[in-house]
Amino acid sequence: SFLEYAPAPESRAILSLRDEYGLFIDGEFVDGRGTPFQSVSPASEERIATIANANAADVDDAVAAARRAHDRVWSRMTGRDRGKYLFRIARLVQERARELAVAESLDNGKPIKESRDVDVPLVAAWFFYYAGWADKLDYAGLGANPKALGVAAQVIPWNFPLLMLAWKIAPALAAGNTVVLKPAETTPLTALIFAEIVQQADLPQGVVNIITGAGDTGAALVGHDGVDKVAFTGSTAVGRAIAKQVAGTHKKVTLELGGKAANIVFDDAPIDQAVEGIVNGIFFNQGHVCCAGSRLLVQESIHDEVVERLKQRLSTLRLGDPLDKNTDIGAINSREQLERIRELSDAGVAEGAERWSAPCEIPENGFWYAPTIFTNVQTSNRIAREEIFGPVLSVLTFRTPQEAIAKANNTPYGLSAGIWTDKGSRILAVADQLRAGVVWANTFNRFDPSSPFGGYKESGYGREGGRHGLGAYLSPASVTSTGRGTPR
Ligand code: TXE
Repeated sequence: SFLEYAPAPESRAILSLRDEYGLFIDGEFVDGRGTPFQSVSPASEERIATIANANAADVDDAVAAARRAHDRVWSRMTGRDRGKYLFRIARLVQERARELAVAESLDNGKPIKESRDVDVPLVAAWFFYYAGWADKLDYAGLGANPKALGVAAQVIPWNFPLLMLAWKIAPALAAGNTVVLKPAETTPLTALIFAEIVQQADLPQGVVNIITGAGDTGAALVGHDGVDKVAFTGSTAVGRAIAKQVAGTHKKVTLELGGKAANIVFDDAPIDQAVEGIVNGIFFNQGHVCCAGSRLLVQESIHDEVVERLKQRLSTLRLGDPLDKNTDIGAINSREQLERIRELSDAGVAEGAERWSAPCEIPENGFWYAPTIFTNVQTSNRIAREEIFGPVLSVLTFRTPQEAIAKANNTPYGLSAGIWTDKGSRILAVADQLRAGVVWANTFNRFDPSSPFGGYKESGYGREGGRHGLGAYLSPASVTSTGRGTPR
């Protein structure tokens, strides 16, 4: 299995990082024309590398390179040949898995056991999966011979830097598009190592371009006339700005935005399994997960028992050095994110909810937040409505399945949900009524390249993964002939 492939990384010593990284345009690293910035480890606040900053002229160059590569090479290649490149990338990701996992944990702050066992293996899985699609586009559900859209502008967030890159780049390339991708400014490192992998795989120049910078670089890319498709994962606020920016243009858009998932626990649920699932649901990746189970809806009769067990379990979690393989809770990705978490958590206390935090020792440097549970939460409280994007769980109760469904759906978001129960019929009945794009039953945060992922309502539109994720990078093409031509 992919999940077993990656060998255990030891330490930062296996990394051979550059001191400065350029932009990756047309197959080469080049200087950026904006003011460079520093990539910093959130666990220590130590500098990792200097990162180039793309200005509008650099965005022009990247889009032009992607256009040339699309028109002259990539869209003309057979699907089978494109697939070979994607398979090669997948294998190189596996070969460099240890290095990628360490770099990801260093730059993002997530525990190495997560980057090693989840992020990087899934990156390889995504490229393997879409490699297999490259010569089967006529099965994408869009009729015979669907066409690539052209140049894709892809803007991704900092919570799963390399995995979000794979979610974006793999289907785009399989479908025959070329890409310009911008990683988040706090986590550019693994995208730049990925650029080295693109070179190693000998991809035709310009098929993949990686440009680094902040929101202004992202806006210049999304707004560029030479772009045919925009794919964004990030905050609902920026998603809304992007939707406005591209309204009235030829650009196709998919948006994967925030969430406030309900994790619903019925009184017949296997409690041990449910407690593990609740912990994984919200404390995996420090809660920096768009589909995190941030609202626990627990049936009233088992509320006290579940909360007590959660507190016991959270007291055993180890918070600290992301590169230590025993660490469960890593660093918060940035000072800004830590401030957001603190602000919302304090608002919970001010609104009358009861806060309990795990008794963790907080390291002196870096950005940290102990796993926290709120009880006595009202549905109107900000902590029950707004995405906290941190290790903070809000506990609410319900009496009947109907009440659980109503509370679960009482949110502007609709990305994911969880159900814990022993009754199969209840899983089906409840899942059917949840307005969430992804529903997990007796599990949580399970990802697979063949499953479409995406949300209802303010969680965005479009799906990533599976055949639907491929379709987001294709256009149906209808070619009709009278049959009176003279073949050859
Ligand atoms: O996200 P932004 P931020 C949520 C989460 C978090 C909040 C803020 O609640 O607390 O958003 O995080 C680029 N045009 N999520 O500020 O700003 C930016 O450079 C084009 C949920 O980090 O949305 C980065 O590459 N691009 C989420 C990316 O957008 C722009 C993941 C995301 O940054 C831009 C992240 C613009 N105008 C945050 N402005 C999820 N759904 O997983 C910024 N960017």
